[in-house]
Amino acid sequence: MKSGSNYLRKPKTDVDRALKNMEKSKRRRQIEAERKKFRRNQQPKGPRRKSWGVEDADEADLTAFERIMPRDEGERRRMLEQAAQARNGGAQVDEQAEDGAPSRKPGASPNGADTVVRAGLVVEFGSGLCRVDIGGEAEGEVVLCSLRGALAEQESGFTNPVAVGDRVTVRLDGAGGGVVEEVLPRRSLLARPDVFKAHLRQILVANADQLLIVASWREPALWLELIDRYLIAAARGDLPALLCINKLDLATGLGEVQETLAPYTALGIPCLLTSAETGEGIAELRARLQGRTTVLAGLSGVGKSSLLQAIRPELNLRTGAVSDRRHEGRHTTTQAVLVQLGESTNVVDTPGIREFGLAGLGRSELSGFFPEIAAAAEGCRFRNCAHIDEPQCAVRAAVRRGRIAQSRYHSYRQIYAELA
Ligand SMILES: Nc1nc2c(ncn2[C@@H]2O[C@H](COP(=O)(O)OP(=O)(O)OP(=O)(O)O)[C@@H](O)[C@H]2O)c(=O)[nH]1
Ligand SMILES: [Mg+2]
Ligand SMILES: [Zn+2]
Repeated sequence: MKSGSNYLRKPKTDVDRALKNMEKSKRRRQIEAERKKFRRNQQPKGPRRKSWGVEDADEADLTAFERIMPRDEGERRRMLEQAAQARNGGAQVDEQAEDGAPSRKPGASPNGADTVVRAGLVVEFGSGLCRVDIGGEAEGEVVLCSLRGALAEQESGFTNPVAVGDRVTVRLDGAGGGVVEEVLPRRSLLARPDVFKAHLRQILVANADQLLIVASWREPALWLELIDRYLIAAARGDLPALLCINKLDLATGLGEVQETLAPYTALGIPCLLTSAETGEGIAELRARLQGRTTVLAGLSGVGKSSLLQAIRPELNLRTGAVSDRRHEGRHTTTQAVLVQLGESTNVVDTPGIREFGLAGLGRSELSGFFPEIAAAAEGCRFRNCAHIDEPQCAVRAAVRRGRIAQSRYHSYRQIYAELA
């Protein structure tokens, strides 16, 4: 697991160092100002809702989609455990609550009345409120919850204290609502720099096991560079990635699709070919999702929601036709939503992201995310060859000979150009 500090480059000269210190104190002032603003806005509005849908896409140009365990996550876990032990007299999480069964805790609430604490799974988050599934698979009872004040105020480095996919404990209020008391330690974290507060990160999904990159063959046209960017983000977050090419019904033949995907199959990346329209490939997709928590990501309109709909027709997800450029009148996904397909099978449907920056990645690290380029680079004349215009570059020779796909090399160059 990489920590955020790995991405900071070391200062090289006194000027660099001075600039860095200036930046640091400026950042500290910014953070302090943000904290004050955050506290002021806390009551009664709660944290600002974070949607990362199409509306945000243009502002998200410079953001990265990456999973990094925050530096203070270890500390947070220890504090959580201690707090839980203090409350439960030794047990970290109430055994009954783990099962989803109610547990009585006389005197646990401030007014001394009996309260019911349940374990649950966050299926939606927004506006400082979340929906928590506190039932088993069969019941699926979803409760609208606010967050315990201390949770929202906690300095975690994230804009959202709770995210879709989080396991939480909820104190029910007896009137159909509840309060999220604690967020249980996260197994994994998919986050990206916050669009508006550069020093904070936004957690997209907690506890995910894999990233399903969904693209469509046509409408919108297959965009390989975006796939390559998602693959890098997945690798940086130690998240296994799968490719799913949807709208296969719009392809004239399977051959052209397979040819396009050859560079990925060669790298051992599973490539699923589907059509939500005809049902082709849906059974295999279902099998790939089985027993895991999968995040679906891809351009708007590629059919993420439609695919989930095809897997479970009763879901009733929002899907929309690709229409005008301004996206008016479209019924697309606007917020990450966790859908439980089975006991341990969860899928997180996310809104389409148009742009995908890779902030923090160093130029020299880039080829490491293109295994075929890294392999060919062994033969370059210069050890530090960037494979752009150096003489006797084995990578460019491999591209010329067709051993490295043009499209992959093109992505490499495009991303290289935007990295510092
Ligand atoms: N021909 C064809 N159309 C499809 C297929 N899958 C989805 N569509 C259509 O594509 C459009 C967009 O589908 P959505 O499922 O809303 O796409 P999405 O990826 O969820 O989009 P966002 O929520 O905006 O990110 C809808 O009109 C679907 O009917 C497919 O396999 N073939
Ligand atoms: Mg959708
Ligand atoms: Zn080279």
